[in-house]
Amino acid sequence: MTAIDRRSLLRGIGAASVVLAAGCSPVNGQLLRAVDTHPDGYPTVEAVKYMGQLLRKRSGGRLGIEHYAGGVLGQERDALEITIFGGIDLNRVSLAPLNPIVPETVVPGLPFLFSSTQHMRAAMDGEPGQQILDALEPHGLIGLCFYDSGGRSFYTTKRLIERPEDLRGLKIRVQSSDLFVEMVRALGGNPTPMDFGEVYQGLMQGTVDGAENNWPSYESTRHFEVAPFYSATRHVMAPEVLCMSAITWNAMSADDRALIRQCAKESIPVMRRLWDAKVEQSQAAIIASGVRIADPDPAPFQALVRPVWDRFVTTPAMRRLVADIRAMDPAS
Ligand code: GTR
Repeated sequence: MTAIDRRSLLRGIGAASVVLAAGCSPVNGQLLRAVDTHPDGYPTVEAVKYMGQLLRKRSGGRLGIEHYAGGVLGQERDALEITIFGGIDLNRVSLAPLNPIVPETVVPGLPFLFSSTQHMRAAMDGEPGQQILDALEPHGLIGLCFYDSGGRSFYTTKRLIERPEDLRGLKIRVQSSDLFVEMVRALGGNPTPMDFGEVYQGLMQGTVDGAENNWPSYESTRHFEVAPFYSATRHVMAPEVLCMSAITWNAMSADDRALIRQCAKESIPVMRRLWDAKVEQSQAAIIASGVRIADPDPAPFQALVRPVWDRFVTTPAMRRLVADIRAMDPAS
């Protein structure tokens, strides 16, 4: 175990023991502890709360969800470890922090894999999505459902990114995933992995010159205040995932597990409605704030990131997944 592994393990165990002391046992107390890096009101948070209401109603008050929003139990990577150790029951997380743990989660993050939101939703609702959810299980997590995350696009403190050349010399914050590191490198930028919660300060202090995210995250983090140049490259449309600790899951009855799966499934249309409204509202707020916006031609970006696919799609199972997803594109 490296020093970094040991440190984050200790941080994870520390935070987990706080959680365990604060709540009651998920097995007997029926309150499932859920985390999200986003604050209350964000579509992913509200969708999981809705799932909690369903759970409560259908279990006659026996099961419920206690939500810890806003990353209070740690940044995504740490919270994921705590979930695997059973200190957190439900975790709504981006796919990127899962990339180093579950290779299949890399596939939806391949740049320009999805042609539209419709394409992403069809693939994740279908067999490819199920395969990715199932792939989490050997790693101590139960994949329950996917939520939308829109299109990730570049924004900077310096200038609009209208062509890949505009990224040259810029330090771009990326999530902790080699896929994102290589993607930004292929486009000519300097990738800088950093936790989500540190990006605002990073942009402000110039540790990074830019980052990439969807409209709602760009707005809710207020990154637009410090990096007011947004270029809608929509280079990654990977969804979010709601997963559960296998430790908690294995301690539950088959009926309760089925109920949890069902309630998670029913939270998807709620999340999508909230998401679509949030994208519109965020975009309007950002435009009104005076941020400069570009809608660049994706072709030169696509050409440069294609070799990244070959580097990361390494097994026959991953190649099949890519082919199946591409075959589901309603535009083709
Ligand atoms: C957001 C995502 C978060 C987090 C963040 C990031 O779009 O919803 O879970 O992963 O991006 O860039 O770290």
